[in-house]
Amino acid sequence: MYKLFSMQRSGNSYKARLALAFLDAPYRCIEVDILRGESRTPDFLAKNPSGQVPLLEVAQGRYLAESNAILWYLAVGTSLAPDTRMDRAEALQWMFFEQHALEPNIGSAYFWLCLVKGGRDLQTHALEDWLERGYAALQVMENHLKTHDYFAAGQLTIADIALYGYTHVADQCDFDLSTFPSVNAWLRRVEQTPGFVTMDWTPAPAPHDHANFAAEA
Ligand SMILES: N[C@@H](CCC(=O)N[C@@H](CS)C(=O)NCC(=O)O)C(=O)O
Repeated sequence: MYKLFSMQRSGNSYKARLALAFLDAPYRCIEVDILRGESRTPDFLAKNPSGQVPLLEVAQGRYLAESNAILWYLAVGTSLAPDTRMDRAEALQWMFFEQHALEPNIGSAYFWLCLVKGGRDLQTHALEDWLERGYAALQVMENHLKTHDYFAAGQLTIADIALYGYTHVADQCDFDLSTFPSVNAWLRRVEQTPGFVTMDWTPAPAPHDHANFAAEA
């Protein structure tokens, strides 16, 4: 069974949890509180030198970091991964876009405004840039979604899961989504897909987990 090191309110971690839910794949979820430095302990850094979640243990002692790499690992051979050369490349194109245009802006705004106490005051200088660049990313998505239901392959894929992670919380961190009707319709489409779970959802712990969680995390 996979073991996922994840933080409940991390959009990058949620992307992995959402893919696992769509695939109905059993896994153990280990909460890592990055705000308390739990991803920077020597033990965690030995597993992921970047000190970040999500982190997937795919086999005993074999770890995979980077949310979009995790999505690909999980999706290969399933309907969540496109199977033609061009569709796969387009999914990747949108996943790179997510990491360089969306996540650094909406993800940062979400982290500082919603997760860090006093974060708005600490980041007043950066917020304007995040909003400007985040809106530009949302507009690129809006333009695509005016003529497409999904981002690649004409169906829900890991590209949608990657982009959903932070787009769905944009309205919690100063972004007004009301001028992006196609983005809103796509958000609802993803949410209506069988297997969808919200960011709050956690898998039920396996019976033996309670005793071992603390020691293993
Ligand atoms: N590019 C990485 C980014 C991961 C990332 O930024 N994770 C954050 C939580 S959303 C984290 O663990 N931050 C803790 C830290 O950097 O100390 C991915 O997509 O997985």
